[in-house]
Amino acid sequence: MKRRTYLAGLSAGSAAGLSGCLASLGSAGDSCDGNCDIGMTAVDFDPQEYEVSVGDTVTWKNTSSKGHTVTAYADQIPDDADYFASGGFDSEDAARDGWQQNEGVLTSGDTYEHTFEVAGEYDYVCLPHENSGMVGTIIVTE
Ligand SMILES: [Cu+2]
Repeated sequence: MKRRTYLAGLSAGSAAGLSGCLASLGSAGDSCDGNCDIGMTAVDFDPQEYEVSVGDTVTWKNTSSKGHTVTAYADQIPDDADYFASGGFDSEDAARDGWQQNEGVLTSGDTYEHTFEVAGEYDYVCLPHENSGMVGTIIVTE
Protein backbone atom coordinates (compact mmCIF):
# COMPACT_ATOMS: atom_id res chain seq x y z
CA MET A 1 0.00 0.00 0.00
CA LYS A 2 2.78 2.32 0.88
CA ARG A 3 4.56 1.53 -2.38
CA ARG A 4 1.45 2.18 -4.48
CA THR A 5 1.07 5.56 -2.85
CA TYR A 6 4.67 6.31 -3.65
CA LEU A 7 4.26 5.38 -7.33
CA ALA A 8 1.08 7.45 -7.67
CA GLY A 9 2.90 10.38 -6.16
CA LEU A 10 5.80 9.88 -8.50
CA SER A 11 3.75 9.95 -11.69
CA ALA A 12 1.83 13.02 -10.57
CA GLY A 13 5.17 14.60 -9.80
CA SER A 14 6.59 13.99 -13.27
CA ALA A 15 3.48 15.36 -14.94
CA ALA A 16 3.77 18.49 -12.86
CA GLY A 17 7.46 18.65 -13.69
CA LEU A 18 6.72 18.51 -17.39
CA SER A 19 4.08 21.21 -17.33
CA GLY A 20 6.37 23.31 -15.14
CA CYS A 21 9.00 23.02 -17.84
CA LEU A 22 6.65 23.98 -20.65
CA ALA A 23 5.30 26.76 -18.51
CA SER A 24 8.66 28.38 -17.95
CA LEU A 25 8.58 30.00 -21.41
CA GLY A 26 6.00 32.75 -21.47
CA SER A 27 3.43 31.05 -19.34
CA ALA A 28 0.54 33.17 -18.14
CA GLY A 29 0.08 33.97 -14.50
CA ASP A 30 -2.16 31.73 -12.44
CA SER A 31 -4.30 34.66 -11.39
CA CYS A 32 -5.07 35.42 -15.07
CA ASP A 33 -7.45 32.51 -15.43
CA GLY A 34 -6.73 32.50 -19.16
CA ASN A 35 -7.69 36.16 -19.60
CA CYS A 36 -4.29 37.79 -19.51
CA ASP A 37 -0.56 37.11 -19.58
CA ILE A 38 0.40 38.86 -16.39
CA GLY A 39 -1.97 39.23 -13.49
CA MET A 40 -1.65 41.98 -10.90
CA THR A 41 -2.36 40.58 -7.46
CA ALA A 42 -2.49 42.67 -4.29
CA VAL A 43 1.28 43.28 -4.23
CA ASP A 44 2.84 41.39 -7.14
CA PHE A 45 3.00 40.93 -10.86
CA ASP A 46 2.11 37.30 -11.63
CA PRO A 47 4.42 36.07 -13.06
CA GLN A 48 7.13 38.51 -12.13
CA GLU A 49 9.28 37.53 -15.12
CA TYR A 50 7.68 36.86 -18.49
CA GLU A 51 9.28 35.89 -21.77
CA VAL A 52 7.90 36.68 -25.23
CA SER A 53 9.11 36.97 -28.82
CA VAL A 54 9.56 40.18 -30.81
CA GLY A 55 6.16 41.34 -32.07
CA ASP A 56 4.20 39.72 -29.24
CA THR A 57 1.60 41.67 -27.30
CA VAL A 58 1.54 41.28 -23.54
CA THR A 59 -1.71 41.80 -21.66
CA TRP A 60 -1.68 42.76 -18.00
CA LYS A 61 -4.84 42.52 -15.95
CA ASN A 62 -5.54 43.83 -12.51
CA THR A 63 -6.76 40.67 -10.80
CA SER A 64 -6.90 42.30 -7.37
CA SER A 65 -9.00 44.93 -5.65
CA LYS A 66 -6.06 47.37 -5.39
CA GLY A 67 -5.14 50.06 -7.92
CA HIS A 68 -1.94 49.35 -9.87
CA THR A 69 0.13 50.77 -12.72
CA VAL A 70 2.40 49.23 -15.33
CA THR A 71 5.24 51.73 -15.67
CA ALA A 72 8.48 51.02 -17.52
CA TYR A 73 11.75 52.15 -15.97
CA ALA A 74 13.00 54.44 -18.77
CA ASP A 75 16.65 53.56 -18.20
CA GLN A 76 15.98 49.81 -17.88
CA ILE A 77 14.56 49.09 -21.30
CA PRO A 78 16.52 48.64 -24.57
CA ASP A 79 17.84 51.94 -25.95
CA ASP A 80 15.82 51.83 -29.16
CA ALA A 81 12.59 50.53 -27.58
CA ASP A 82 9.41 52.58 -27.24
CA TYR A 83 8.62 53.73 -23.72
CA PHE A 84 5.46 52.16 -22.28
CA ALA A 85 3.23 52.82 -19.31
CA SER A 86 -0.42 52.37 -18.43
CA GLY A 87 -2.13 55.69 -19.12
CA GLY A 88 -0.19 55.97 -22.39
CA PHE A 89 2.55 58.23 -21.03
CA ASP A 90 5.59 58.64 -23.27
CA SER A 91 8.15 59.02 -20.49
CA GLU A 92 8.70 57.80 -16.96
CA ASP A 93 8.62 61.39 -15.67
CA ALA A 94 5.22 61.95 -17.28
CA ALA A 95 3.95 58.66 -15.84
CA ARG A 96 5.15 59.62 -12.34
CA ASP A 97 3.56 63.08 -12.63
CA GLY A 98 0.36 61.49 -13.89
CA TRP A 99 0.28 59.03 -11.02
CA GLN A 100 0.26 62.00 -8.61
CA GLN A 101 -3.07 62.94 -10.30
CA ASN A 102 -4.22 59.30 -10.14
CA GLU A 103 -3.74 58.90 -13.91
CA GLY A 104 -2.60 55.67 -15.49
CA VAL A 105 -4.03 53.60 -12.66
CA LEU A 106 -5.61 50.25 -13.51
CA THR A 107 -8.47 49.48 -11.19
CA SER A 108 -9.83 46.00 -10.52
CA GLY A 109 -10.47 44.13 -13.77
CA ASP A 110 -8.75 46.74 -15.99
CA THR A 111 -6.30 45.55 -18.63
CA TYR A 112 -3.28 47.13 -20.31
CA GLU A 113 -1.51 45.90 -23.42
CA HIS A 114 1.84 46.59 -24.96
CA THR A 115 3.46 45.12 -28.08
CA PHE A 116 7.20 44.54 -27.81
CA GLU A 117 9.03 45.29 -31.07
CA VAL A 118 12.63 45.35 -29.82
CA ALA A 119 14.46 42.41 -28.30
CA GLY A 120 15.96 42.82 -24.86
CA GLU A 121 15.07 43.07 -21.21
CA TYR A 122 12.45 45.47 -19.88
CA ASP A 123 12.05 46.29 -16.19
CA TYR A 124 8.87 47.93 -15.02
CA VAL A 125 7.17 48.86 -11.78
CA CYS A 126 3.80 49.47 -10.20
CA LEU A 127 4.12 53.06 -8.96
CA PRO A 128 1.70 52.75 -5.99
CA HIS A 129 3.61 49.69 -4.77
CA GLU A 130 7.17 50.56 -5.76
CA ASN A 131 8.20 50.60 -2.12
CA SER A 132 6.71 47.12 -1.64
CA GLY A 133 8.87 45.80 -4.45
CA MET A 134 6.09 45.35 -7.02
CA VAL A 135 8.36 45.15 -10.05
CA GLY A 136 8.46 42.92 -13.09
CA THR A 137 10.63 42.02 -16.06
CA ILE A 138 9.72 41.25 -19.66
CA ILE A 139 12.32 39.38 -21.68
CA VAL A 140 11.84 39.77 -25.42
CA THR A 141 13.72 37.37 -27.66
CA GLU A 142 14.21 37.42 -31.47
CU1 LIG B 1 0.62 47.73 -7.43
